[in-house]
Amino acid sequence: DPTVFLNDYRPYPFALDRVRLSFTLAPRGTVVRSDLSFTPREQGADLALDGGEGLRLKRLAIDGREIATGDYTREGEALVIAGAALPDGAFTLSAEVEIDPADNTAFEGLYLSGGIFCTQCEAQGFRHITFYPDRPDVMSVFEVEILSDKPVLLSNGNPAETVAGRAVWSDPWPKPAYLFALVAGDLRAVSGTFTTMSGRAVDLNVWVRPGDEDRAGFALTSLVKSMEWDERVYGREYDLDVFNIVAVDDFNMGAMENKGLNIFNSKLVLASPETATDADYERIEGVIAHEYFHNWTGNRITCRDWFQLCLKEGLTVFRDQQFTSDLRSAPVKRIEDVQALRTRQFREDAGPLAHPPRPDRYQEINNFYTATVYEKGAEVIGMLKRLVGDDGYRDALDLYFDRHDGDAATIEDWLKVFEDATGRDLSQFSRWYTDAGTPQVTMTETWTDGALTLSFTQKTDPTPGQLVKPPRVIPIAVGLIGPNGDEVRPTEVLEMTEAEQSFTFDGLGARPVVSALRGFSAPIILERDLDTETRAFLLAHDTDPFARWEAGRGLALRALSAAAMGEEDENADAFIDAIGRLIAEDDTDAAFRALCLRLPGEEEIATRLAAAGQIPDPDAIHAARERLSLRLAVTHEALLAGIFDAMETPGDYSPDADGAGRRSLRLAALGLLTRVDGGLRAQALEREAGNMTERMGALAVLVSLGQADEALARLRADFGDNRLVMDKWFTVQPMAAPPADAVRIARTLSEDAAFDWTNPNRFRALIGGLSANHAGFHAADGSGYDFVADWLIRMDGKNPQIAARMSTAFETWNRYDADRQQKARAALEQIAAVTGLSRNMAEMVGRMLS
Ligand code: BAL
Ligand code: ZN
Repeated sequence: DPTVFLNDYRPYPFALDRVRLSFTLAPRGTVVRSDLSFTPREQGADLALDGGEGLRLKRLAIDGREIATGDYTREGEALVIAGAALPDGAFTLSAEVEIDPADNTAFEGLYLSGGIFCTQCEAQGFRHITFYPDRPDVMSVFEVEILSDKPVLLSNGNPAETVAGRAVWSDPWPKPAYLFALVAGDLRAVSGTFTTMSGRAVDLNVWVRPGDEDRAGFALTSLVKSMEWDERVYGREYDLDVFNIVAVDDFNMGAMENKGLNIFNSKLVLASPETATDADYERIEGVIAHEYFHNWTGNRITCRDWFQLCLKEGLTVFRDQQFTSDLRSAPVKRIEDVQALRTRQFREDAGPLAHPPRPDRYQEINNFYTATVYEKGAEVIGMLKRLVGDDGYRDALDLYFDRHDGDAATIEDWLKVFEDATGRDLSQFSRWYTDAGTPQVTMTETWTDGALTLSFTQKTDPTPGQLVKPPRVIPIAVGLIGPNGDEVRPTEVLEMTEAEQSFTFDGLGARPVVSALRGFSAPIILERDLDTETRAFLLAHDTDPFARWEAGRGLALRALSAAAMGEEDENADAFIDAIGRLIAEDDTDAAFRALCLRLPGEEEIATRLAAAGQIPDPDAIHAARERLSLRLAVTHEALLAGIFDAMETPGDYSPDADGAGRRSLRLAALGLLTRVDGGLRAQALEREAGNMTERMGALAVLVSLGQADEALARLRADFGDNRLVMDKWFTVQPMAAPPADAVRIARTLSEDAAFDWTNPNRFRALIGGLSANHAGFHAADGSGYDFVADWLIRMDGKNPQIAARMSTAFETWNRYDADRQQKARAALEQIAAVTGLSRNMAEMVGRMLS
């Protein structure tokens, strides 16, 4: 059984004082020489190293003397040198291995992307480069020599020597191997400098392929903003002479925070108005910041073991969310984050893959780079901040950096700094890290003689391996609004700690309306029995933007859920009515109005129905959403047409929040107007748009109408040689297609010569595009399941990490009807039956079927 348990953690019995690496690069037969200087911490301990089965060991020596083959064993991914064969004190282990980057299709370790040598070592890629204690609590300083005829040779830290064909890099900051990086290729830099708060100049470079330079400027600007922000808000300064970012086309993740040498998926670096959407720009800015922020939260302070992954990821997501809120619109960012959480994390938390932000076991850690670890991990930190206040949070973070700089830390260490800095007992709070599942909280109100009592109950359904869920600490932010729409009590955070608990507000003149869970103060499902008028009132008057949006969302979700279950519902009329008033508010932020106007997605409706104990019917959900869209369009046609015209992008395109918000509102209006204009506006906009945001928005509408042939051909003619635009071309077709056509379209696209499926972005574009078409993927005949399963099996043989990640398309399979369940199960069993299935995929399918 390959399961690894948190409770089995033991410190590594050796200190690794120094690492020297030398690479002689070649697509086949790259030679890696290593000198690892160890000092024993325990007498007589065996030296256990990790090393993938693909490593060809040429030489292994201790202090210059070759080790006899009888003195070590090599089994699976482990090489163990017997303690008896080791010197008593410090020693240097030297190894020479050979590897083949050109054959590395899993893109873990050292591989080639478009002729560029590059690496990905998190979580356990370094063991595919050489033998090493590949665990995050083994930290060391590195010196790296690269021998290659490639013009640009990069590694972590500061450049020590560079001549043609040879570069030496030295990283003075101790780091675990997962933060190692190497790049060698024909690259061009877009460069700048940043002077840190203590006056040190840092060279900044964004390295791209020749010809891509004109699309790298936004990434560089975003980096400068990130460095400024982290100094200003967290007091964190950069600590090397150079910060390099490299864009590569083949990358399993979005990006990677290697010390001083971030490697990025090119889709998160390259942007121009003609090729990137507003959402792409926002994401680039946010991910550049995320990886930069890791320098302190992840690199200077890393994780003791991989169970602590959310220590760095939850915190760094939280920090990048704060950054985007500061640079753009805080309410809009909050709503977008909550939407993403509900769509991706709530469904994970409610199904067979549910796990706590800090899991206590795994088979393959790459399967735990999840919405729960990242996004819920960030929500947990948001709650902590709410509970201790802004000053308490800042004190705790200062203490965290002071106390743990240079450490490989744990969640316990993290909570302890909050306890020590603020005097709070966080033992109950720690359940947020150890317990899976989304708490369901109900709220009821009673009103007597000027006193309003709010009564809450909380419960969390069982999740795999966790049947009983004790109550958690839940911060519930509440404000009270008077009948005339004025706020009579500003936001107050109620701390729920019991299974059932009441809070009373007294001294009130008239009965107020309660605005609850303001700012989405906790990642819970809040149920309240609120009548339609009150929801409409909150949508009109709530002073908290999140709660205001949520009031409209509540109306829409209720209307859609009822319609999907074949019932009529008064919420639909109220929603249509209230939303018409809201979008007509010219002085309200366009981005906010767009968020209110967009109906909840089909996935979110299904998750909501399932949480309420019902069986979601994908076709009925789709039909309900279509009907409500049509009614909105018919009722508000003139208003929407006015918005569509008024929100035209004036003058030059700029990806800022304001312009993006206007385009978002314009496209939301277009999506509805299309239902009454037969696609005329979309046809025109697709041809005339001066930016990719509107072009793609119009194209998606045309795909949904089945009118996109010419537009698709045009996009391909314009950008056939641009990988990132062609990814969009592959995504939009299965994703926006009418569900009945989605699988057929995806199948045809999979036969297209441009479907270079071994490229992770291209595979995600097509397979992810279909999975995102809820009723298309869940087609009643099971064709979506079969199509995706076939591709997952194929991909698993090349790149297990990507295949396993994409298998989450099936994570909700057991919430649908018996017929669909039977078909999805058959598809999963077909995957499970493959001989030689990767550990990644075996774990995912095993958990989904258990
Ligand atoms: N550490 C993996 C990529 C990221 O979360 O930044
Ligand atoms: Zn991260």
